[in-house]
Amino acid sequence: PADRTVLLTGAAGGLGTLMRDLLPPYGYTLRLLDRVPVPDVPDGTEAVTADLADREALREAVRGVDAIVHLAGISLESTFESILDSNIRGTYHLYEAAREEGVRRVVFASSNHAVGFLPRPAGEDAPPLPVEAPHRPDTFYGLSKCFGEDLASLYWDKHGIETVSIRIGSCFPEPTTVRMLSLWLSPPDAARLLHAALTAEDVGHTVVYGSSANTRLWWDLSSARALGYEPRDDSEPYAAKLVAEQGALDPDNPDHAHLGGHFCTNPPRWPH
Ligand code: NAI
Ligand code: 15L
Repeated sequence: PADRTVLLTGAAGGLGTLMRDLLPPYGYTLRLLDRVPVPDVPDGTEAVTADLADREALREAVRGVDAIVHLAGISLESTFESILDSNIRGTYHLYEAAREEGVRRVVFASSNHAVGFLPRPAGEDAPPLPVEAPHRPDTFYGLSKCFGEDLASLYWDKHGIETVSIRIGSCFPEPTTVRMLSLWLSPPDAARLLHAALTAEDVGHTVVYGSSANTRLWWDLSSARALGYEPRDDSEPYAAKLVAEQGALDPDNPDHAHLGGHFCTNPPRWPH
């Protein structure tokens, strides 16, 4: 067992809620942080309600933890100003708190939308998207994930804080679109990947794509596997039903042309 204390930011969100149940069996003691109160906190678990703008609260929240899993932020497209506050300034504040309090490891929830304008591999023989491809954000949201990855690189080179930046595909209990058949990260595989990212040695700043071992995979999982990640799930059992309902991906449909899908054309927006 890992036997470590981890600060989980964004603990009230969709992924945070899943990880609150799936990470403790690996031996982690979680401290939870979100700007909205986390529901159903188990007895004995520390939970902090604080915005990433509150530097004093962040410093207290990171004090004494072995690592941080940073999920908090705006998770869809929004105004530049709110992305700036939560994702750009907020992630900077968190790294500053980690530096000040001596936390040595961060796992950063980056996104496929940091490289969403990469053309979708089409055809059976198309090579998988490499993790070294230059950033190609598809939204201000994706741009903030590019910033987070570069911030992680800076804090490794300058301050020795290690980060694994995981460009998460689509992490939900089940894939719900044909595009997600390629990007799906099952919640149990997400926990496996976070555990690998928390325990692999000498990661410096490592960027990985985060998905299950999907039959219809578009990208290269080898940098994730090099951390010790062994995905066990595949979206293929969901494929027949989704394709029957929605149709196959269409090369002439601009929504289907890029990794980021409809984020490149008509992105879903944060509700506030
Ligand atoms: P979510 O929107 O359900 O949860 C995000 C949480 O962050 C919310 O509970 C929200 O209250 C909190 N938050 C937002 N701004 C904050 C601030 N300024 N201070 C403190 N807390 C703040 O998103 P989800 O799906 O759980 O995603 C978690 C992370 O993973 C996000 O960073 C997202 O960008 C990233 N991600 C998720 C993917 C997915 O498929 N679920 C795919 C790619 C990336
Ligand atoms: C993301 O980055 C979002 O946070 C998530 O809600 C999904 O939309 C996912 O990408 C996706 O591309 O499916």
